[in-house]
This record gives sequence, C-alpha cells and structure tokens, in this order.
Amino acid sequence: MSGFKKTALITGIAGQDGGYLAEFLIRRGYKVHGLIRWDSYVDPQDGLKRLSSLGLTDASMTLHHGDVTDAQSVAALIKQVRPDEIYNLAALSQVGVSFTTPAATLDINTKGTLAILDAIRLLDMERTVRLYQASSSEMFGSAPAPQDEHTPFMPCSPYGVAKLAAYWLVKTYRDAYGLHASNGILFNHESPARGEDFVTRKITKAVAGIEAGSREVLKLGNLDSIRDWGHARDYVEGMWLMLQQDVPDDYVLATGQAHSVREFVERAFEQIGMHIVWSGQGVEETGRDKRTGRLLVSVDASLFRPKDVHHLLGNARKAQDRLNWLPRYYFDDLVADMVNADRVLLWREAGGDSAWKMTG
Ligand code: GDR
Repeated sequence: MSGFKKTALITGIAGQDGGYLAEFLIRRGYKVHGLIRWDSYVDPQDGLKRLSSLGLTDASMTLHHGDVTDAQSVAALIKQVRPDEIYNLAALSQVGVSFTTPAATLDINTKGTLAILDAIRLLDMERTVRLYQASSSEMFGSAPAPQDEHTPFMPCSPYGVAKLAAYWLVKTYRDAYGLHASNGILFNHESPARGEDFVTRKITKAVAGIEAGSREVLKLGNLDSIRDWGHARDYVEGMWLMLQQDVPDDYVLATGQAHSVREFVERAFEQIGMHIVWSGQGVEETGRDKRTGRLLVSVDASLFRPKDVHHLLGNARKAQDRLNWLPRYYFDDLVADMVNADRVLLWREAGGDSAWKMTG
C-alpha cells in the first residue's frame, strides 16, 4: 500500500492552474504526477517558479518530461502512472498568440486532448480513470452574455476553435465509449501566479512598478473588453469536484460578475491611492492621475487582436446546484490580492524584508 488516497496526473502542471491544483490535491492526500514540457527544464528556476512559490518541490510530486502533442509518450506516461484522475491543463493559453500560431494552437489544444482520450482507450482504462478537460469561456466568443452550458458556441479566435474541437472530442468519447470525462468551461481566472502576458497581471505588475518608481506608463490594447474574472484558487476546486461526481458532465465556472479592462485598471490603481481620469478615444485614449495629471495609461494599437471577444459573463448556476461550488473571491478581492502580491514581490526583489507596509 502506498499510503496515498488516489493518484492524479496533471498536464500543464507548471502553469498557474497546475500549481494551485497540485497544491490542492496534495493537501487531500493524492499522489501527484505532472507532465512538464522540455522548455520548463531549460531554466528550471524560471520554468518551475510557480510550483516552487507554492512550496511544491520534486519531493512533493513526481514530474515527467513530455509533450501532449507526442501521442506515444502520452500513452506511455499514462501506462506508467496509472492515474485515477487526469487533469488536462496543458495548452497554448494566450488567445492573442493563437492568431500568429494557429496550427500549433490546434496541435497542442486539440490533438493533445485527443492523444489523452485515445491513450485511455488504448490502455483499456475507460472504466478506471476520470478525465477533466480544461475547456474555456473563449469558446462562447461572440455569443450574447450571459453564457451558460446551453449557450451556442461562437468562437472568435484559433484558440477558441481549438478548445471547442477538444470539448466536442471529450463529449464524443464520453458518449461513444463511456469515459468518465468532464469539460470545465472556465471563465477567466487569475491570481498572483498569472503569467505577465495576460491583461490582469500585466496591469497589477505595472501598478506596483509605478508606485515603486520603476515604471512609467502602462500600455494596453482593448480597454472596452468585458470579462468575468475569478480567482484560480476557487476554480481548481471546481475542477476536482467535477471528477468526484458519479456521472461525468460539463460545467461552467464563473463569478457571475463582469467588468471591463478599464475598470480593472481603475481598481488596481485605487489600491495604491491613485484615481484614473480617462480622456480621448480609441488609440488616442489616455488615463491620468486625477491629482497630479501624470500620464499613467496609454493605448497601443499593436496590442489589439484581429478579432476580440467583447463580453463574457458566466452563469455558474449548474455548478452551484450540483457541485455545491461557489467562488470565495470576487472582483475587488481579486484585484487587491494581485496588486498587493506584486507590491510584495517588487519589494523583495529590491532586497526589502517581508514587513512591507501597504499604503493603499
Ligand atoms: P483572455 O485573457 O484572452 O480573455 O483569455 P487576456 O487576459 O489575455 O485578455 C483579456 C482581454 O483583455 C484585452 N487586453 C489585453 N490582453 C492582453 N493579454 N494584453 C494587453 O495588453 C491587453 N490590453 C487589452 C484582450 O484583448 C482581451 O479582450 C484568458 C486565457 O487564460 C485563456 O487561456 C482562457 O481560456 C480564457 O481567459 C478564459
């Protein structure tokens, strides 16, 4: 007997959700295995920084080199680990980038999912393993808000199309072969561990830098975009809950509150005691400090996407009713958590101690 309650395999374990999920599962007595792409090992300090910041080391879980686009190695890994639960979080997750690398996006986000589904069948594990697929609100695309499990999908990006194909593969294999496979249709979920190429972290890092005097102006693209932003910590719990159900199904996870990028900027600057006043329109729009008139935010045309999703607002009623899932963090707590974490990070990088005094 190993002493572990269950074994989980997480693809994409080095990402934001992978780290929080690994932490969550280890606390629940799971033996956790993670699939790590080769480039996370080129500079392990950087590639595995999210895991180490959560106190997760090689001793607390087992990491395997591999790639979801290599179907044979995926099957070999599943055969070796024999997991009870697989969480497929590996993805090219930057929607903007998917416009410049659409084929790679489909390879990773669609064929990678197919590799896992086929491996489960090949190994005759349909009845012994449960699969969570990281589906996305981006699949709704231009479908009118609010969106739930019955909303027709209208994806607007190669990323959304690739995730939607993977979603349908999961449903098809579930229906055709009886797999316990569930799609979590997750709306945007953020945290201090979010990559700096996503808008929320880009904003909070810039705000902390402006406060510390190491940054001048924050340049952004589409300020009018509206998103339903939750906290990744809440969402990984929802992933786990989906796999604890007797019957597999698809669930939306969202906060049910939506805010624009512009509002995120305002709230983030409020954390450091600055109030933004907007003027101008389109690429000429600027945000200035109300008190001093200092330029803090400008718009950069190169940061706009060829096509953007305008309004995402999720209805997570089904997850509330059937999984008893409710978020703990809403917009204000999320922004505060992220700005404060970036202030502490900057302070530490500058050699300060942890007794950082918040001024906002
Ligand atoms: P999104 O997240 O595309 O919703 O996908 P992102 O934070 O990248 O963009 C949100 C909105 O902000 C606008 N925006 C900018 N975005 C970025 N990245 N950088 C900018 O400078 C900027 N300025 C404005 C964007 O145009 C967009 O409208 C995220 C990812 O995590 C996906 O993998 C996941 O599936 C979905 O959330 C749910």
